[in-house]
Amino acid sequence: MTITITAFANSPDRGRGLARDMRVRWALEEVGQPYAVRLLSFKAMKEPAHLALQPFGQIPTYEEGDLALFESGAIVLHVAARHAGLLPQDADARARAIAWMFAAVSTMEPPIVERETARFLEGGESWYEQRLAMVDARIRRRLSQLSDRLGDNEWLEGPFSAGDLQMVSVLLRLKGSGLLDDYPTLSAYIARGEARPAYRRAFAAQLAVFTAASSAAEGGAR
Ligand code: GTB
Repeated sequence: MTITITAFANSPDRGRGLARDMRVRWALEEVGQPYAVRLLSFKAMKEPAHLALQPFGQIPTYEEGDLALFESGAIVLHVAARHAGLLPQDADARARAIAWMFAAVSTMEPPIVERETARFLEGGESWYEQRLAMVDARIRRRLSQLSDRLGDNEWLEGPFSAGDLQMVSVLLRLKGSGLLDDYPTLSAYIARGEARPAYRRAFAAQLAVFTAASSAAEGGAR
């Protein structure tokens, strides 16, 4: 059955692989499942056809036969549960890998998103620098704890798992912030994730969408 996901027709991240379709693409590449992509404009994302799939009018979604899913974490978990390669066979190890998936999005990601929101929406406020320092302190605390736990291990729970896929995806949002500079263990962990052939294929695929959209826009402007 064909798998179809949705992604931005023109991603605001300019092809940096930070939109959440990247996590789904990466998971599908890891397990060797081909997929089609339906590209959506911001307008189309708020129309009834898409809202029926994603009640919040966001990407990504996932369709396979009669199954329609939203929430990138739920989609990655579904892919990992259905196909070998992203979760350990042993039930306890599997549960621990899933715990890391949740830790990525519910413990690590919230202050990182808060930082991005502050930069976009509050950058001009007189108290912005103080707020940024507070948010950065919260992020550093989490980075430090994660770095301590990872230690010399290659991945968080045995072999590479969906937990690492989610965690690396979340940490990548900090690239360019300078916050990772003090955590060489985590920088090396992220680099291992980015070096995976499946990651590279997924990254190239989403970048190709952005490149094509940019060329079309340039062509139209001529
Ligand atoms: N919890 C949901 C999930 O994980 O699936 C969150 C989905 C979500 O936030 N989708 C965003 C979206 O559709 C795109 S990924 N936004 C449009 C809208 O809400 O109208 C978030 C994102 C957007 C842009 C960047 N960027 O430019 O760097 C990074 C991440």
